[in-house]
Amino acid sequence: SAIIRREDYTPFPWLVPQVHLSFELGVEQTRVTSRLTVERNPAADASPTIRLNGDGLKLSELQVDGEPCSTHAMDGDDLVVTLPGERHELTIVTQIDPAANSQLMGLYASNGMLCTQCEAEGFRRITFFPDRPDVLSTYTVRMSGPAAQFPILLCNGNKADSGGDGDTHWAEWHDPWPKPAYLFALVAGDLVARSDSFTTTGGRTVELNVWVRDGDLDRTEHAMESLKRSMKWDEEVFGREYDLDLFNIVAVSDFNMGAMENKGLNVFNTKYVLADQETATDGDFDGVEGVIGHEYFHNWSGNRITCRDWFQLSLKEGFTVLRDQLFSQDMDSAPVKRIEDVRILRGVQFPEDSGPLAHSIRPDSYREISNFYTPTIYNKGAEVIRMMRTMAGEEAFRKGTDLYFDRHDGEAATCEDFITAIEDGAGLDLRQFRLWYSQAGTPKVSVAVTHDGDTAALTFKQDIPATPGQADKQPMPIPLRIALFDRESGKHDGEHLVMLDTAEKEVRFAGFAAPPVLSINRGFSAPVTIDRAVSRDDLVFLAAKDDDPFARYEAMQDLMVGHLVSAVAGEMDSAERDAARQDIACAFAAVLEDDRLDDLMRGELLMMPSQAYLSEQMLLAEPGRIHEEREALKAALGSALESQLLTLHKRASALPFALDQAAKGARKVKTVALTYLAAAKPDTASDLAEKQYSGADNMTDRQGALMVLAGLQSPARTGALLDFYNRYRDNPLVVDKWFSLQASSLHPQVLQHVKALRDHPDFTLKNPNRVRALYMAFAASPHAFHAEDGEGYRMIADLILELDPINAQTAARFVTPLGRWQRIEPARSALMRGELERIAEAGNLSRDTFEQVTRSLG
Ligand code: BAL
Ligand code: ZN
Repeated sequence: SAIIRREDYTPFPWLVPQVHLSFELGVEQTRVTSRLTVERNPAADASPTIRLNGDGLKLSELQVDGEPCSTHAMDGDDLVVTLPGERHELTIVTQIDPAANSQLMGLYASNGMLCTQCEAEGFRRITFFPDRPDVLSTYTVRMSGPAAQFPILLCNGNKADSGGDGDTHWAEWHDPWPKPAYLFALVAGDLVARSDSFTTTGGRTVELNVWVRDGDLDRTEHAMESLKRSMKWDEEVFGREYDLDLFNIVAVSDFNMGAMENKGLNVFNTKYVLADQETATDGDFDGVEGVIGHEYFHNWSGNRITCRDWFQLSLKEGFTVLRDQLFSQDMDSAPVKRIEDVRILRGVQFPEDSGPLAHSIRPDSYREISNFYTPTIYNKGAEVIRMMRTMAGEEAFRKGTDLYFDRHDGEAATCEDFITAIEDGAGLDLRQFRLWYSQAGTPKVSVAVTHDGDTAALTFKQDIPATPGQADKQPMPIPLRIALFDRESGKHDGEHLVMLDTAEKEVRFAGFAAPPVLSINRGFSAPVTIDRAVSRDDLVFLAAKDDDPFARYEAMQDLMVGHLVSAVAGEMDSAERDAARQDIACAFAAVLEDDRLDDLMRGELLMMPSQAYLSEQMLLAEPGRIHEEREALKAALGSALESQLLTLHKRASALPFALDQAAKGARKVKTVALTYLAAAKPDTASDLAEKQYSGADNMTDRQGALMVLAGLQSPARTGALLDFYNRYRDNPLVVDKWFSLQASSLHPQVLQHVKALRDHPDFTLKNPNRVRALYMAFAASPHAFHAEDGEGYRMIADLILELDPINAQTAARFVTPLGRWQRIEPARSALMRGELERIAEAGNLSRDTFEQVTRSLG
């Protein structure tokens, strides 16, 4: 398959102002008639032909200006038509089989309903079309089909007309906003809606619907409330109003992504719509709010202004992730949300940036664009724009985004357009900053503090590691929020923004009689790693006193990371190990006792660095040793703090269920306490968890308790797992949890459990949520996936080979864990590489999996 390069972009020679689609719907056979008006694009080089992309399509009919066409040819999957004039009308008929579409791209069947997913290149699986984001058209769509099977017919925009004759009915929809084909959507099925309305500041009344299957309606309240909050927030914070009279959300259980921002008709994975106290955790509730916000915000950052080509994907995704993060910060606890977002970035994006799949947020080439919906494009993309906001300040940044929306409304824009608008609107000089768009790799910032007389000097150094295809890097501007604490008073006299824009830099601060304690990268102002020579005492100081919540969290993390990294490396004798554990226990005790902290934040501060994050700190990770040391530290803390943790669990358990932050915080620390106790006192923890499980009146408590029990070799384990399954066997999202909890558990027999679950009647390779529930959880489990004999690696490779022909997009995502081989100790590394080679040699791979495996082999 061909490599597509950003530098090869040329505008499409034709404009397609109008698209008329007619669907005669059937689950096994749908006939699509497409009528396109095409005219020559004055801004492009003229071409005698028009190339209409197809993917696995068979052409049934083709007319040009009402006459059968004889001047066309197939070029691979594409249809190329010779067109002599300035303006033509093309009529194209295709027949498709939605039921056979297991890739879940294009038009497919899910539970008897029909729905679509067109981003990035799914529209070409429906009809022949210039399937690229810079071709914008106005769509009119007619759908007809059996009324009993598809009582509800939905499409983008507004419903223009509908009717029926007995068994068959039809609806016609019109979307007045020109859009690229990837934003097209239709849904046909037996659905019910929760309806509401929202009035915009401009006075437009918008009808809102959340469509689900009968029986799911009472789990849609949170989604609807989140939608209304998103609409209001975008008006207040970014000045963006909604632009249609109707906004529909549809929940679908078979879905490759989280959700999709189709104009006026968002299609969602059920996971990000359905939530109630009984079946969804607090984390699930937050997920729904965040994704509803994200898709809604795309209406401006993505739909009104779309991308010129897929290399610009971060233009809409990075910006929209930032917008959804800021939204959730405003709705919930801002500091905790920030910490969670950093944890995701460091747990997923940093490993990507240091591995074989590293790419810049505006990549230079790809084979399969689906492989570039990555944490780098999304999460690092958001961090890069967040840095602009930090440098500009909130007010000036808003001027920049206003200018961007004004200037490019209705266009297919580039990252460069965005940067220029922020420069002009916010008054920033981003010439050097543009490097963040072209250079991959996580910068490492080293910092040292020296003290002389009354002056503290900070020496900074930046280093950007080589990444595939990018050996040499130039220094980038790195905005670092810092504060210098006085050891005596425990205070600082204000924060500074240091712009580190050279390879090395010294910054001096006067007025320090004694060496201060440095708090750096406060709020995680830059997506970098910090290498600071800092004593454990200073970390204990910051963990107790830092007034920046992220920096305080970071001090706790560094305290644990520092200890675990040297313990794994065998650098500590037992006395040193005890001393380090004691310091960490002291810091934990301070957090447990600090009554100015709320429980949501307390829960964050007590969280251990993940196995993935710890592995990142080592040149060659030893998964077995990391797991051992991490569990041993957990047990040591559980022992040292047993009574405080029991008290905490008791106090938190006394609070009745509510959705406010205090009650959410209580639920969080309750399970955190259990995890430490489980490592130290399994019997005590098992009893407590069993009680928490059976007494739970909400999913957060029940899942937390079951998670702890699933990791223990306790008699209560089997009974609880059985009870959970029987209770929720009719709810696929909760059954997903049941699969995940077992696949990611600390139990020594996880491998056997996963094999058995693979044969469970509820397991299917056809449903991406179910596949991820079992295998993503497993691939993230340190001891089972990294089993010494390579069995875990083999299982993931087998899965990839089996899933690839069914759902290539989902299969390719499982290559990533094996792709870490270069950063793992030699014995496991060879086994991982061996599995990648076995996949590569299998032949007949999808473009998705082929690209990821080839890149991963390096
Ligand atoms: N555009 C794909 C799904 C999302 O990022 O919203
Ligand atoms: Zn998005």
